[in-house]
Amino acid sequence: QLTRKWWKEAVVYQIYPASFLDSNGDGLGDLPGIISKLDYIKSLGVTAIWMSPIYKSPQHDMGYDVSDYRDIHQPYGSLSDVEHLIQGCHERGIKLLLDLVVNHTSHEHAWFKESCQSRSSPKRDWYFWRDPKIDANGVRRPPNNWASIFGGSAWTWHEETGQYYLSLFLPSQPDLNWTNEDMRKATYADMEFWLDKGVDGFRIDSMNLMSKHPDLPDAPATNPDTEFQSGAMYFASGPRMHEYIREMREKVFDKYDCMTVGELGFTKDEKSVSEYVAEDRHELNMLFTGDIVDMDFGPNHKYEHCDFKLSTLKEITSLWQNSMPKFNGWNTVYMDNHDSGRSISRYASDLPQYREQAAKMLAMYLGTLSGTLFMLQGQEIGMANVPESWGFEDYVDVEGKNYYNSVLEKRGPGADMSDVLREMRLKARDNGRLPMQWNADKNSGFSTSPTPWMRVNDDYKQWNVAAQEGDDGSVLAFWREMLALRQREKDVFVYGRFAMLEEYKDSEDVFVYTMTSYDGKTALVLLNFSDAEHQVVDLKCEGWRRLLGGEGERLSLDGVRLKPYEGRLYGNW
Ligand code: TEU
Repeated sequence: QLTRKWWKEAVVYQIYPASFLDSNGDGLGDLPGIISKLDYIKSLGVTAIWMSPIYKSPQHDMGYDVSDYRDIHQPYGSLSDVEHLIQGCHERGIKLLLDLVVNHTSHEHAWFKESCQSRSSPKRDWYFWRDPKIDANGVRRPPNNWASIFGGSAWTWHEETGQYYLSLFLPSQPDLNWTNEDMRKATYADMEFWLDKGVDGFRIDSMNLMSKHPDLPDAPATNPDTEFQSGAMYFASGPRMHEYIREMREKVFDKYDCMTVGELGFTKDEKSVSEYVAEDRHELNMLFTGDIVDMDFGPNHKYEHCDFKLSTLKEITSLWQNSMPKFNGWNTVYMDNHDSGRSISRYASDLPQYREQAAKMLAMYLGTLSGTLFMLQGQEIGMANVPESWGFEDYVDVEGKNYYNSVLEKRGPGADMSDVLREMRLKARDNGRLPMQWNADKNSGFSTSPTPWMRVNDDYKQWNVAAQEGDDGSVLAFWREMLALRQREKDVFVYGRFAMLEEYKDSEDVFVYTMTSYDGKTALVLLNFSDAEHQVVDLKCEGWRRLLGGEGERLSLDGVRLKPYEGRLYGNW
């Protein structure tokens, strides 16, 4: 049974505000810059925008450290700019989603400042405060051995009140204590503030970290190289997680026609995922399961080397494509966001001879699957990772820099760090945050400032929007065609049933699957993830019509010869 919803059919374009378009030449993207590009965004076939945080913030983690949920980071613009943005989106039939960062606040948020005042502060319990441990030598130690996701201990000592507070990310991002009901109410009021302004929903940051094991127990020492250990089994998807989401839904979301997408870290199994999104549980509309972006993360750390294998992508794709209909849930389709490298550079190829083909092939993968489609700014023109020539000084993101420095500290000054830089070139968050490449002008047309906040990718003269506009063979034109086809044939793609072709199941080079609508329309998707040509035979689809990619009108008995990184799409109707 198909329940059609606008949020299921949405194509969501993620904007990273700092890097989209700088309208006033201060080197940082801004809200007026976004407003000036709404017609461009609309022209892609996008129906919604998710904007990374724009709230007031000291920017220790690019706005994922909010100091006032009802105010705007001044260099981005003002509240009235957001109102204009909402209006501009709605006039064009585009929905606007904000990033809801409520697992933690900034240390500069008024709540935290009050919480710091004394142990008896009325807001003390809004965060996690704990007494130190004293070891055998009488030395003060953190309350448990958890590592921060950004390195070091997850606990920060507060001299004035003689306790530690918990921060799973930076020390300037103290975790909110969701067991405190007053804190939850205050957060719900902030959510309503935005929904009342007309915002259409939220991407919920670090969603499943909001409920932690009540005892905050020590994590098992699985990594012998570090003193601090991943406590994810105790801080992710804790015992009250579903209660909080249901409460949020009852008290806030159900009053609006809004969309919710939760960021799900660390939790990957089918049953746990289903509990968030099965329709009859009335929790979230959909999730970003992290498995798609973690495919090439190392066993102990993101920046350890791990080769990407197409079979992993196939497993993850099949798992969610097949399981969502089983429990009447819904999921996202995505590969890129602001937290990692670009999919083209990690899972396909950004070498000059393959790049255009690879960008189109990945667009076909995303554009044909069932779920709500999310794309990252610049993906529509095949933007890629930074080049290997970038040095450590060119990277600006705190996560990668912290990692690099921690390794350097272990190895000692002057050590060879080329292996770490190679991994950063693949996976550093900077890659997903590169300034948008609009044209071949200075700073890719992103900013007129002599010193933009972040270095522009070296390839912008060839790879930019202006160069692709008006070129029917461009990556940009391909995305537009793909999205138009997806909208026209929603029952095949958005709501269709996925089936992988058994014959090619174990191939590490080609991915072949079909999508079928409830009324029998079937599309055949052929994707070559390798730099070799592949003849795909025995398709039993003779005479099917070409929908997108490749040449030749109909499928012949000989099957299809795929060029390196080529994607082809055929239909039986
Ligand atoms: O990310 C949550 C998260 O777990 C990430 O740290 C992720 O594991 C990592 O970036 C992979 O490299 C969210 C935001 O998307 C991220 O930008 C923020 O830094 C983080 O929360 C803290 O708010």
